[in-house]
Amino acid sequence: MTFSITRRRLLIGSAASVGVIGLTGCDDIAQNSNVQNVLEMAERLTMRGQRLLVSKDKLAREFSEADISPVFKPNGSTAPDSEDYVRMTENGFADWRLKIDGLVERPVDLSLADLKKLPQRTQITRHDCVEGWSAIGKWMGTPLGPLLQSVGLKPGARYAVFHCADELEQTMDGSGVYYESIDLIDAFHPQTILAYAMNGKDLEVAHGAPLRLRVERHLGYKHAKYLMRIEIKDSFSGLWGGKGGFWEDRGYEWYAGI
Ligand SMILES: Nc1nc2c(c(=O)[nH]1)N[C@H]1C(S)=C(S)[C@@H](COP(=O)(O)O)O[C@H]1N2
Ligand SMILES: [Mo]
Repeated sequence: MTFSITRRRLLIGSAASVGVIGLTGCDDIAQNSNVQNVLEMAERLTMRGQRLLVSKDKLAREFSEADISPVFKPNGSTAPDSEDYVRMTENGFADWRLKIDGLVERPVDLSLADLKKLPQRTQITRHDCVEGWSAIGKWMGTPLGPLLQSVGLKPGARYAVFHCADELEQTMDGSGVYYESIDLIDAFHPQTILAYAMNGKDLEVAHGAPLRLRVERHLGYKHAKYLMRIEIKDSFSGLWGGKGGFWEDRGYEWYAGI
C-alpha cells in the first residue's frame, strides 16, 4: 500500500502531540503492543475531551458555492473491480440496493430511487484526509438519523457499521474489504448523511457511487464510499480485525473527530 508511510507518520505526529515520546520506527506501531495501548488510551482521552468540549449537535463549518474546490481528489478505492459492482455500474445502479439490518425492528432493502424520495439535505463542507490534503465539496443526500429511526432501533443498538463494495487490499480471507463504523451520536448528527450527489451531479464512481457516508466532523477515512449495507450492532466483535474499520484494523483511531 503506497499510502501507508505518510499515514503512519501522521499517526506518530498525533501520538507525539498528546505527549507520547520516543517513537522511532514506523512499523513499530503495528507490532509494539505498548505503543498500541498508549495510542488507544490517547484515543479514549481525545474522544472524551471532544465529546465534553463539543456539544453533540455542534455543526461542522459549512461553506458557500464559491468555496467549492475546482478539483476534489478521489482517494483510496476509486474503481471497485468486483464483478457485482462493475455489473451495477453498467445499468446506472438500477439493481443496487442498500440493506439496513442487524439490531433493527424492520430490516429494509432500499433502491437509489427509494433513497432519493426521503428527506434531503445539502451541505458544502471541507473534507480532511490524514494524508494531508483537504477539499471543499457540496454533498446532497438523506440524513441517516431519521432513516434509522424509521426502521426502528432495537435495545442494545450502539453502532452503525458501513459495509462497502470495494476491497482496498487483496487478501485471501476477504479482510481487505472496506468498512467503517460510527456510534449513534454521530449517526444522528444533523450533518451525517447518506450522499448520492456531489457538486450538483450524481455521485461519480471515483467518489463512491452510488452512495457514500458523509460524517462531517470526522477525518476522511470515516466517510465510507460504495455503501452496500448498514448493520446496526452492539459491538465490533466478529467484524474483521474488531477495531471498527478497515484503517482502524491497521492502527488508525476509531474516533477520528476534527
Ligand atoms: N469504500 C471506501 N471508502 C473510503 C475509502 C476507500 O478506499 N474505500 N477511502 C477513504 C479515504 S482515506 C478518504 S480520504 C475518502 C476519499 O473520498 P474521495 O474519493 O471522495 O476523495 O474516502 C474514504 N472512504
Ligand atoms: Mo483519507
